[in-house]
Amino acid sequence: MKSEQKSSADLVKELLGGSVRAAARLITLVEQNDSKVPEIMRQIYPHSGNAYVIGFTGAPGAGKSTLVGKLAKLLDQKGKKVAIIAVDPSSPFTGGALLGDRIRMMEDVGVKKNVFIRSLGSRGEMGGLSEATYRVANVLDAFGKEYIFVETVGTGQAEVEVTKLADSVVVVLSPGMGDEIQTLKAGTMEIGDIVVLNKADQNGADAIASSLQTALHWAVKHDTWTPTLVKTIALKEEGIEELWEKIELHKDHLVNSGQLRIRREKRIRIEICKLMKDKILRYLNKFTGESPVFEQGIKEISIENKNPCQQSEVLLESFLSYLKQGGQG
Ligand SMILES: Nc1nc2c(ncn2[C@@H]2O[C@H](COP(=O)(O)OP(=O)(O)O)[C@@H](O)[C@H]2O)c(=O)[nH]1
Ligand SMILES: [Mg+2]
Repeated sequence: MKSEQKSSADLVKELLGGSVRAAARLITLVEQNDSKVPEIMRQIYPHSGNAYVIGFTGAPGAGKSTLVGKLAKLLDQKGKKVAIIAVDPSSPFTGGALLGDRIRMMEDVGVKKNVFIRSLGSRGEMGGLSEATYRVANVLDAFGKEYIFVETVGTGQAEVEVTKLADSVVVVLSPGMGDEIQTLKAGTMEIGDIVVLNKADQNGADAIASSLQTALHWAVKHDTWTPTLVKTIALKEEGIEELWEKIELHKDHLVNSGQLRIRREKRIRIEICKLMKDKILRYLNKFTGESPVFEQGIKEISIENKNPCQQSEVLLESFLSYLKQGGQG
């Protein structure tokens, strides 16, 4: 039977049984916001909540993909189950994501069988992480992945969005950025739990590292956590083990201080509000499209010159009773 014809229940069953094909298929459905998504999520939720999500953000070319690939390789060697989601800037016309990053990460990781890699288009939604990324992470979580890496290009909104999605945020910088690093520093301190200075093999790396170190020293603490700096040469796999130690320290800190639960509740709050808004909007569209009361209200404004503000209050009351009657009123 073709996977397209399988019910979502079958796909979820196969996902839980470890089928990579089912995972890929479910992620596609979720990314396309298929009509089956609510049903899929309902079946998946009871099996999620175990994965630890790590966001990697920073300017293009800083070495995020290389770093993420090497870290995934390290964790794979340690017997951990890892998945990578690369959120690439995509054209609003094609919705396509850059293929190059994905291929490079696969080559870097070398262990294609164990590390699940998926590229997602950001779909231009506020220029950042799409709603779908949250759900893709849920699918991978239910799939049994212990660590999910999310790579996003550090451009304003995407950076802020990644902090909502990730448990730990790693900001990746490189010496090549020159003066830009000065401007980056301020924002970096606010979002990075761990700051990586990659390309430590390049000129000027040491000077930048010490100025970053000073800046971090004065940085605002994140709930008693002081962001730490790690120097890496991702290309040569140097500093990767140390980066992993720092991530684990941060994870322990979040768990022991109760912050992990608080961060996750924030995430749930955002998701629930979004779902509720979507639902209210659907009902509102239905109401304005089909309710004779609404039509009457419009006519009263246009013909009888009734005050639109007042009228909207009256119509809102009608909408609320329409809702109470299950959208049948
Ligand atoms: N010299 C040097 N180059 C690196 C290092 N890490 C990555 N690169 C190179 O930097 C370029 C950009 O890397 P990439 O991982 O695609 O960056 P991304 O855009 O942040 O994902 C590539 O040519 C990498 O090979 C490093 O530690 N040192
Ligand atoms: Mg990249």
